[in-house]
Amino acid sequence: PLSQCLNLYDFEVVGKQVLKPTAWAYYSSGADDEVTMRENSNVFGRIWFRPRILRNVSNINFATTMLGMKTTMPIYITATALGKLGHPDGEKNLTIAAGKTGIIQMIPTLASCSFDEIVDARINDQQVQFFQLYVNSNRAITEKIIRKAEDRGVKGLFVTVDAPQLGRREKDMRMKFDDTGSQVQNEGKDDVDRSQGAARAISSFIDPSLNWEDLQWLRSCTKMPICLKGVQTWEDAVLAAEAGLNGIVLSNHGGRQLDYARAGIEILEEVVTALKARNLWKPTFEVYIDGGVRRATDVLKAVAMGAKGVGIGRPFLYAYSAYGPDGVVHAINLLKAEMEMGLRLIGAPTLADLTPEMVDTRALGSHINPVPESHGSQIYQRLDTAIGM
Ligand code: HOC
Repeated sequence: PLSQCLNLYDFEVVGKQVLKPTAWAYYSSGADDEVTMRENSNVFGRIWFRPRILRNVSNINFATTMLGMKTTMPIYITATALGKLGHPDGEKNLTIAAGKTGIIQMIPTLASCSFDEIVDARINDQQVQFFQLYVNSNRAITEKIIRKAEDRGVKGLFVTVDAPQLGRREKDMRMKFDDTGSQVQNEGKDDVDRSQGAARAISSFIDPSLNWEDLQWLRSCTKMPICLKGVQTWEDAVLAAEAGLNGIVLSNHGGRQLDYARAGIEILEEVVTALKARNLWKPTFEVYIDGGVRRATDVLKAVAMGAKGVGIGRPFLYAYSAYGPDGVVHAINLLKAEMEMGLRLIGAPTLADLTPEMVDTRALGSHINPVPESHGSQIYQRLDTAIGM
């Protein structure tokens, strides 16, 4: 039963049990040897806390804002594709749960439900949604999608920039894509080859020519704040800030694109340092991370290091695949309870009290030697050969 799920890892176990093998393969797969996917979680184990004492932690408050919009915690539901592989109501499960718990959902371009269905599932007019954008080779289609998002009250645009070509997810490729639940916003492109996994079937319309010069065009399409999702170096973070964007997500696409890309939390330090050195570290340019976040302590580490918030994807997919929106609400409430305890024990009654000195990141740059596992093994091995320590 749901009450026995005590943390986000438990939803993965349940998800594997309830999902069809094709769905499990698509959701759980990472690129190549899945080294980055595992590292996304492992890297949090190299960051330690420096808790402070005697700080009056009777009242804990972790409400914050993202792109100026209120949220009850510094976590948003990040975009994940093909939601109906897990449950007939697909992404609407996430909308309902996000609304009930007061957090922000990022609507995916490649949702199974239509955009309107996901917007219509908002539980009230105040509910905030962002939109994750893949830029289509047909720019007119993209302009139409952006305009529609703005018209329907979406509050921020997150342009995915880490996927000019689909990563090689071999677990997924080994499955014949036989599910019928998807209505991807592929705008008439139905001649896709479905014989090599779900991902390959949906990705052929994405424009690999997208480049920095296109940002002006994107800016001209909308008044919504625009962020880049999938920034992986300080150099690109600086370019994004200089381009006048509103933020970035340090992300490697859940380890599904370039294997051996570093984890977002690992890049965060160099990004913050580079932005500060150039006077680009400002409240008007927000830095988010995603990837491998499973505990509120992961979130608190990221916030202490400068992140405005973090995105979580797969655990919520597993939660609704097994339990519908109640599963996602439960998962979010578990995180809220962990968050309250974490802040209290760290000695930071609010997120503003959580400062870089409260984390010890000295081990962060010491890459654990990642032995590639054979295709898609589910054992998240902890590897003990440290280089350079
Ligand atoms: C080149 C296009 O986010 C996934 C989804 C869809 C990826 C499309 C990439 O499977 O990771």
